[in-house]
Amino acid sequence: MAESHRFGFVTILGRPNVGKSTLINQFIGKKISIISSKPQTTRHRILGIRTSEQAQTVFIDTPGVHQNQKSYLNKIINRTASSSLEGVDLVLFMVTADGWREADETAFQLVKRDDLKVIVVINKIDRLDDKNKLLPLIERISQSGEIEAVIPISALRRKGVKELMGYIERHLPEGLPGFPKDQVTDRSPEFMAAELVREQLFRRLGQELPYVCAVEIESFAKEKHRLNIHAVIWVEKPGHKAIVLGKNGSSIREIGKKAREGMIKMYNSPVYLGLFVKVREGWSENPRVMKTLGYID
Ligand SMILES: Nc1nc2c(ncn2[C@@H]2O[C@H](COP(=O)(O)OP(=O)(O)OP(=O)(O)O)[C@@H](O)[C@H]2O)c(=O)[nH]1
Ligand SMILES: [Mg+2]
Repeated sequence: MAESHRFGFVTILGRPNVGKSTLINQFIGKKISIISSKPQTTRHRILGIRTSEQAQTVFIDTPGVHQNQKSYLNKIINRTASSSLEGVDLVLFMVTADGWREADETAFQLVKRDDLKVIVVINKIDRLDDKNKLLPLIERISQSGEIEAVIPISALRRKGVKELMGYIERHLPEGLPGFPKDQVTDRSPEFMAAELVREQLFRRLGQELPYVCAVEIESFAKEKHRLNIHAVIWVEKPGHKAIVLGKNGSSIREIGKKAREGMIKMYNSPVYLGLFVKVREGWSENPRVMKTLGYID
């Protein structure tokens, strides 16, 4: 191994929905974090590990930092995001090309610290009709505080992603890899299965419902050549259950079908997926339940 091998941790942080998980998946070249067009899709801290010839970069995907701190779940989620900044070598603070909003400012307060090296990544530049509009934004960002660099990209269209990756690797400290070179995440196959179900809830249910749903894997077992997975979708009220099931079970069937397709791809194996919808009132306000569901360590 070359002497100048680099190793380090990079946290991706920003308000919800800016494209943090899309970028981490592009860096790793695999789906390790779920994506939807709704804010607050990511709820956990997830590591994505990228190993190249010259460096190993450990990315930390975080839940979007949001302003509404009223609910217990929201508080836990913000705590997860800010605790992911401890001891990291670089922070990618992500905003979008349509401008610096109040929500960006709130999230930015978390990274304004002397001990953090911050790169501002402007995502979704594919949406800009006129690239000249970027200049005032870059200027605005440069005035926000101590920033190492401002880098515009499109995570979705892979524009600028390779250049950003190169920049990151060059700015990591020297060090040997901390993880086996074929490891891409710290999360278990069971966790990924629950996430793939949650992704479909976010994609297929209306505006409010995904936020009162949680997914728990009851069993995950290999039987001959097939993976048998049983999952429970927890909701807060009987009315929610009826919506998740849909007319004659049409909604849950579609959720199961799409989640199963994702699992087949992820595990490269045939999958049986059994889904159950259960009501547990107030799960998101109950610390013990939150612990069981993996929101608190
Ligand atoms: N047009 C465009 N859309 C993008 C780009 N990157 C991500 N998106 C979309 O933006 C939405 C949010 O993406 P995510 O990756 O889930 O965003 P996130 O920041 O992880 O969101 P939270 O986990 O909710 O905080 C999805 O619909 C993505 O397809 C991009 O470069 N261009
Ligand atoms: Mg995300």
